[in-house]
Amino acid sequence: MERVYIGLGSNLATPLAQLRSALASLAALPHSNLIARSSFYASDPLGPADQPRYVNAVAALDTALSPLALLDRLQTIELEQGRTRKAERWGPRTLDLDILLFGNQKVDIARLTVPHYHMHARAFVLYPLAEIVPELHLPDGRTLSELLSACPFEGLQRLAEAAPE
Ligand code: A4P
Ligand code: MG
Repeated sequence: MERVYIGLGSNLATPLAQLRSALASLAALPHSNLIARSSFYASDPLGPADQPRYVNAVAALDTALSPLALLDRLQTIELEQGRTRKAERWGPRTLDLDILLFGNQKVDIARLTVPHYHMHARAFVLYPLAEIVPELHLPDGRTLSELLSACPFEGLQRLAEAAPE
């Protein structure tokens, strides 16, 4: 089993419901256990500004799936939740599931780059991740605290949750 961290994001079709549904699908993945999830956070879109605000979260999963098998599963969940891929980069989406970290592995192939290439400087990734695993070290030796100290919380809004699940 490897400990994997997955970034979840949505800014269409009731983002919070999209993330909850995706978490249920992650919990049902074969050869895997969902270990934890962060709070939900709202933020302004990074990239084109003419799109709704995002809701993001991070989940921790233990899995015996290979990195590519996991990517296939995540893309299936995205499609099940109505994701369409458009030409516009960083455009709006019902659901985005990114593999942030896959144990200590580095993967660099056409379909998959791990650690995720944008995770190091994104508040909506780093702060939820820190909720789950504050003492995290990245495969390159950097600590999550180091990355956080260079990445202001500003603009991120932690969402209160109505009731425990
Ligand atoms: N791919 C490569 N590495 C990975 C990985 N580690 N995890 C490939 C998942 N997929 C990976 O992804 C394009 C291709 O990346 C996939 O087919 C896969 O083979 P995509 O989801 O179709 O495209 P994308 O997400 O639009 O592109 P990209 O560059 O991954 O965008 P990001 O980095 O995901 O950013 N603003 C806020 N506030 N919150 C957000 O969540 N997200 C984005 C998208 C932009 N702005 C945002 C947010
Ligand atoms: Mg993506």
